[in-house]
Amino acid sequence: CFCTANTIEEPSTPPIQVEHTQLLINGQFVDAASGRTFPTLDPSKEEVIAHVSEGDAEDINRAVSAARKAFDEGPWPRMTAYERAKIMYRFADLLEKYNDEIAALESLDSGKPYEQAAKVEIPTVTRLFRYYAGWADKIHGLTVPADGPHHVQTLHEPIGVAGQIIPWNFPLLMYAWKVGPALACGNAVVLKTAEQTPLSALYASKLFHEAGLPPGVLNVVSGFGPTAGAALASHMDVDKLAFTGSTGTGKVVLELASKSNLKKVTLELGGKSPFIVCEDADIDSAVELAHFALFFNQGQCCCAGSRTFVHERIYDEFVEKAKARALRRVVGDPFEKGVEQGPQIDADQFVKILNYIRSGTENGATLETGGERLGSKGYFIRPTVFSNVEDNMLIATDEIFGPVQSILKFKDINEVIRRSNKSRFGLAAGVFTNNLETANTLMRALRVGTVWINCFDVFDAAIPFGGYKMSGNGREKGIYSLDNYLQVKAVVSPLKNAAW
Ligand code: TXE
Repeated sequence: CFCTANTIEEPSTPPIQVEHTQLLINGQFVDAASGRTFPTLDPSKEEVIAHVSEGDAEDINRAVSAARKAFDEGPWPRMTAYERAKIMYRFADLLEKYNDEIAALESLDSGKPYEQAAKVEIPTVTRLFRYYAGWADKIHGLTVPADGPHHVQTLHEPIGVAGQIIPWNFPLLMYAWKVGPALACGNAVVLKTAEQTPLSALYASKLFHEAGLPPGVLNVVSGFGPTAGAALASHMDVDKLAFTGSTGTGKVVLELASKSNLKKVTLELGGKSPFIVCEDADIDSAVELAHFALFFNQGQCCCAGSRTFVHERIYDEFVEKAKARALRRVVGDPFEKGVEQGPQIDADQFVKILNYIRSGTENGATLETGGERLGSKGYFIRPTVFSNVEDNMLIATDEIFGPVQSILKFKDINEVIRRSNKSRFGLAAGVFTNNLETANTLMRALRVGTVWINCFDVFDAAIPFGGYKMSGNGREKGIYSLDNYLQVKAVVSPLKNAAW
């Protein structure tokens, strides 16, 4: 371990066994039709963890047929909602029981700190499935007063087969955000995991079947974007597509959906979220929260507070302290206790981040600390802080998706609103102030899907999440996500006796 702090205690991790590497289609683990596999790597060591079946268009076809049959012939959409909820609750119980095993697998495959996976992420996944299990039997339509002599009602029905494509930064959490509401509403699912992190979804989905999920309701295909992902996005028998990933790939899947069958699409894409530290802020607390907002999960968060705007009166002190905090950040083996930051997910992301860091220096920002690789093995990057960042620099406009904090200076509130909103993204924002007037103004003026005031990354199952502008469309989590997975049918019948 090459930690930036001194003492690291012994880990207490359960032994990790990779049990499931095949595709999960129609309730069975099966090889890819082509017989091909691909390696999934441990980003801390750059070593192969396992060889995983590589699904492509033919496997997507098989998975969609299984989902179609499960949806069209039942039993899932025709079960009582209470029966569906019970299976989801049983699944949540199993997630809780195997929390540490799943967390270990997640950490091994993605490089995130084991403690973060075990104490925060997997419990959040479990909570989310319980939350949506609770919704299953509370979904219903309305009776609608119409002008004519008609009885009018709406039925809220599942859409059918949902295709879901997820990224690698929060593998099982992204699975939960998508699978939870889809199944609660009675849909069948074909999910494609990210090629970097296929393991946890396979493990969890096996537990789901143990909990009583009928075959074909949830199919998991590991594989690559241009093959398996594109086949799912353009499939004629898929009724809805939910995607989380880059804005560029979001455009591709939207086009594939429109060129095939106009399936409904929701997108959760990139961001460049402002974190605004006002002049009245307690600087130490602001530094800590801004640090968390950016560096959490190795900086690999779509909503990362990646433009730290600090009022000019406190700017210099803030920069000094932000630098000191970054220097104290503990980087190393994700399985060691106390480690805050593991490796980046893969070589592509590692190179992309280092290139952005180089551009920051070349464009004249001040590199306060970090800026380079840590160690010689694994995709570790030193926590990096830039000051004197200008709005038009690439590090202030583009999603870096790494441990790189860019600190910008502002003078007044109208200016920071204008600059915050001058972005093609609009996913989230952080506001740090004790002034109610300032907080109220900022929360209304910022054109983003989430505003966290004096907090950040609060991800309750009930809180909707999604983007304005090129950060996507639709909302996930909460009551709002149900809309993504329901059709509304209007039913009209004449009233013979209009008097009643
Ligand atoms: O994303 P991709 P990548 C951002 C972040 C990161 C960048 C690139 O800035 O640096 O995206 O990461 C599948 N048809 N985010 O390359 O390509 C792919 O297999 C269908 C933000 O990993 O968008 C994976 O399952 N699917 C983000 C998923 O899309 C395709 C999280 C995401 O991969 C496809 C991750 C295709 N043609 C990265 N090509 C967030 N919003 O949280 C790829 N995929």
